[in-house]
Amino acid sequence: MCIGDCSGDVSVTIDETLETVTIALGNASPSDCAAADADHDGRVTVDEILTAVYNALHGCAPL
Ligand SMILES: [Ca+2]
Repeated sequence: MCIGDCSGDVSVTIDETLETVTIALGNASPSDCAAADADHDGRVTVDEILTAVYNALHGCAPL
């Protein structure tokens, strides 16, 4: 699974990174982007945002 890859195309775009941040701020539901919630605890935390940003910059590696 590629963290932050909302659309499932194995790349993380800026739009998807923003979606991840929006969920973390509580302004969107985690179900809007299941890939943002790496540990499936129903919350998007700072480490998950950082992972999504890293994936956006460096490409997505399988975990
Ligand atoms: Ca989480």
